Amino acid sequence: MSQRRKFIKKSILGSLIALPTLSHALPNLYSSPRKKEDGPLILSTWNHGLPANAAAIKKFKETGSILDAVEIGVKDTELDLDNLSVGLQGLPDREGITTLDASIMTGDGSCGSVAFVRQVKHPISLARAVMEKTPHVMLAGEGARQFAISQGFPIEEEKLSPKAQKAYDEWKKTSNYKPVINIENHDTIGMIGMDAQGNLAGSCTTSGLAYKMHGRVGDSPIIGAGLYVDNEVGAATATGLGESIIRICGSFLIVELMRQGRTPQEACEEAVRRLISKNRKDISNIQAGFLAINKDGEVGAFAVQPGFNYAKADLNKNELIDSKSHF
Ligand code: SD4
Repeated sequence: MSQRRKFIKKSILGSLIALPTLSHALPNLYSSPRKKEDGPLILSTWNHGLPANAAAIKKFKETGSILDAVEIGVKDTELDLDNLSVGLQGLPDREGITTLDASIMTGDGSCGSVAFVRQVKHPISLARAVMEKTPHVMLAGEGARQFAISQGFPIEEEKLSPKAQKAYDEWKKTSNYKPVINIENHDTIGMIGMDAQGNLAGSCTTSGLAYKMHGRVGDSPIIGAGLYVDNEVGAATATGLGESIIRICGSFLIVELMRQGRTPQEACEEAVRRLISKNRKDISNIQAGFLAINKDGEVGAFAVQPGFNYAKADLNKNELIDSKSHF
């Protein structure tokens, strides 16, 4: 046997012997310690996450699909007439037109999103149709609306909800063009969920910033900014001033930090630090919050300003939890 072949044989043998020891040191990427009887775990941003989680868990019990769960969960919020920042009842842009952004993703890398879409009541379902029925990831504006029509989505009359109309009329008195960010009570819903086998999925849907420029798109439909899901690692979602989140690819950053060994909490905190460092000029006016889960079912949340909370549900419990914040 040549010296080279001997060497190769030795190395292969060596690595085979070393493998069992090494595998202890490596994170177990493909299996979750959660057990079947633990059922699904669902997390959603803000207090509207409580009813959304309940709808998601109900759907999961019916179909056993974590993707169905995160779609149906946020559809609940898209219909909530009291919510002024998700769905067609959300506050409009400067021209008085409500435009919606949404994204959905599963842990195998499948994803779909719609941006700047009008007259579609459930942009999250449209995002899922983009994912499942087109070769694309993202459709925007009129193209997204036309796709909705072709898929049989009902097209709603373009009319502000009474609450949104009242707020818009009030805003027009000053027409303050600076994006208005409601630090205590953002309403975008981001939902991330995991089934007992460790399959992950996430969804994110919003009408975006109130009184934004016509055509503005936030982080929510941008894969990696408002949402990112990877079955090998975990999932993350974001809420808050989209521009600040896009600048740091917030959700992707968190998932990558977890891949490198950070806990979800550490990863969310690091993302907030990064966000602050890239948005120094306006930081006192910026709220952004992150929510993350890893394959072990560990959860993390962190925000720039106080006031962010999230809902966490499994088969037995659905609770609202206050997030810590940098300031
Ligand atoms: C956006 N992230 O469009 C959204 C807004 C938001 O709670 O989160 N509102 O920038």
